[in-house]
Amino acid sequence: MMTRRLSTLTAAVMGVALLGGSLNAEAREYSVSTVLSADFPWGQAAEKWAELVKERSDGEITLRVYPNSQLVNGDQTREFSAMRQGLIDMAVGSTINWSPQVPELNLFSLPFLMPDTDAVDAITGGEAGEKVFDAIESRGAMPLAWGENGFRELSNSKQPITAPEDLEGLKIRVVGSPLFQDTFTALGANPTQMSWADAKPALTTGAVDGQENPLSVFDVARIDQVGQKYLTLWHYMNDPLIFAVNQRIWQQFSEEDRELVRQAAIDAGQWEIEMSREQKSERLAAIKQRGVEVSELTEDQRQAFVEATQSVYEEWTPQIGEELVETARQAVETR
Ligand code: X2X
Repeated sequence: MMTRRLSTLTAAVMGVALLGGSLNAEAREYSVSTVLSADFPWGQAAEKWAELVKERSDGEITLRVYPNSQLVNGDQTREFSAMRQGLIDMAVGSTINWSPQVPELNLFSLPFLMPDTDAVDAITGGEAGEKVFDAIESRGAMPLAWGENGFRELSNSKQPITAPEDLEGLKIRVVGSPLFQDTFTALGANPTQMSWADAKPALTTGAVDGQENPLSVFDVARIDQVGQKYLTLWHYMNDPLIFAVNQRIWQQFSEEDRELVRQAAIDAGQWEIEMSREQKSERLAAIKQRGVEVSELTEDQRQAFVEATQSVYEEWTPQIGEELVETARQAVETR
């Protein structure tokens, strides 16, 4: 008797729950992949996007951020493929990590192409940026907006580096994109490709001597605590972030949803770019205060690195596209 009544009650409760579910059929949730968590500007960019979308859709659209490359088991170079296949709905990803599938994105990794933030903005905000977005779309995802991981600086545990010769034989952790292998080989170093998840352990054990990442990453991840005592500000490349969506999901969106999601990505990206650029000098001061020896390069010293890496342009321009590289160069020159 008792059992029977209970089960009727359970059924009634379930019915209400189901009804509740169907009443709420408009609520939709999408996964957003990132490599770095909200401790870093990168993760904050994704969280900002989610916040703006939730607010502007009155809670109808939820973007749930999954940091630390967890949706691709730590293999950040598989993020773009996973998004294209629909295993991931959306991502705020680095041009470096997506370049194995979108060769045009190697543009940003060409050493010393972009001397300052104006150069970055001239490329992303102009014709070259449009071409890059077309390339992403043609390779299977819908790009919406730009963010920024930042200018990547070189650190190591052995000695100050102010000339290519100083890199001779040093084991440097690089991201899983073949262009980096070529850049560091051209500089006489001994590059090893590995994911970010493996990088800190490798620095800790001394399996590698150095790495390259933006100041924000060096600062937040406390790279100084794993023996990286020397930091060279060579600004050899800037690593933009791109907000993108799986194409099937994009097609299912109404025109209104598209506008909302795109504008929220643009606003979140602009917010993050400004914030991370503003934080830069503070971060550098904090890094110096922890005893890291920071080397800045004179124009001549920088030029020596530029010359030593010219072969990377010869090797990679055909893969990126002559026209795209030329458009980007012109944008930098006329900025
Ligand atoms: O792996 C890296 O170095 C990182 C976190 O900067 C990227 O994902 C490109």
